[in-house]
Amino acid sequence: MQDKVIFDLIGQELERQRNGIELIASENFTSLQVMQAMGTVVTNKYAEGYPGKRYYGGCEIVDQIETLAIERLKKVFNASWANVQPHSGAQANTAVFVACLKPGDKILGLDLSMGGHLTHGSPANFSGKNYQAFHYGVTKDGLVDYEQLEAVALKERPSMIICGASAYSRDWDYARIRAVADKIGALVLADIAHPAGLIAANLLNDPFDHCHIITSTTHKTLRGPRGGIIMMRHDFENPMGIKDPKGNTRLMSSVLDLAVFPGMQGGPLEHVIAAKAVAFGEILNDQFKVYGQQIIQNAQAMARAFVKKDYQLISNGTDNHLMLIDLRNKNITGKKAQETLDKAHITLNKNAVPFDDKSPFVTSGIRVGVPAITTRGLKENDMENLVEFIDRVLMNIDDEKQVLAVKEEVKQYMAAYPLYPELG
Ligand code: DSN
Repeated sequence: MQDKVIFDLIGQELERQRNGIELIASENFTSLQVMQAMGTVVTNKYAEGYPGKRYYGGCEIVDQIETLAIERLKKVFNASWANVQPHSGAQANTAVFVACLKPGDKILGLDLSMGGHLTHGSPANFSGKNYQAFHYGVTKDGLVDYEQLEAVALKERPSMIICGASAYSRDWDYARIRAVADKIGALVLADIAHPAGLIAANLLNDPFDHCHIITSTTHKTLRGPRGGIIMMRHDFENPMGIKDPKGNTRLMSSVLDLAVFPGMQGGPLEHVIAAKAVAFGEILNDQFKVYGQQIIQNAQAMARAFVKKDYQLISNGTDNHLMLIDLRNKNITGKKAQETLDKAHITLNKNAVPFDDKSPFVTSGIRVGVPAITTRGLKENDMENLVEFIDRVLMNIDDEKQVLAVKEEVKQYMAAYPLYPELG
């Protein structure tokens, strides 16, 4: 008998997704076949190890699934090696740390309060607890402060420099970061979880020739299932001198594979790996580039619409799929904005802005992203309407009636962009 309680809730979640405007920059809507690949008998299979080298019998089919996922992913990014087993982006980063660093080693990453990520050395996270973390930030203009990055790198000589962000709307100068790293013999890790889909579509700078190791999630702009990946274009001998049983220095790819399994994880989620393979197949289709271009066009149209209404965008605009908005000139906190927009079925998240004077639970800003609404089919000319909805809510933030009126209009607006009609 079906678990009615849970399946009712899943049905309610489908309705919530259908009726709302999804602007969380890290979310997306996968294709139906990505979800179908995940919800299969593959979930039943244990497959500790790697294709051809497993600790369980009966892996001949999942070996083919995982090999296809790896080969497709390598093709997407022109990489020479990939590991598709990390359960999440945080675990992908953890595996890189385990492979490349000793506890207590120094790392340098973008400060969380300036748009960085927890796993880039936040004191609340393993990366800040087990390693000595140093940070760079952004300038008053909201751009990565490469001069500060270089100054801290030369002073502290970290073993690893991390680039990548969760709330940064501009592209990265990977070559410049690599030049700094080479001066001190540091490794460069690029965490491209947010812009990965735009990099795959060749719409942003390519980190693969400049950064030693690349990590990503698969569920944001890559539009796959929830999960993580690690990649390299150029393999190299691991600088820690870790040897194989024959006494040869292992290649970094081998050290990273060992860090994921058995270092970090047990059995891989082969049903999710099947869904990753389907998503990578979709990315290799020419249509994905069109999707990436539309994301950037939508983000830029939305940014212009916000600026027209006197919203302050950090760095004054966007190169990618998101924008960060400082609401202080509107006298609204990020928390209040998020909570009230939620009531109108407009979903986004409160976010600290650089040099924020409010706590991370309150914040002065919101982060707005367009990958999900672009998947739903919204185009540039919709962006002004969306900003109008958001502005009406924020300008009537204590007027319940107005907020609920926007909610009804949002529902009608989004009905024109069907989501998973096959699901009834
Ligand atoms: N939680 C993700 C995001 O929203 O950007 C990062 O881990």
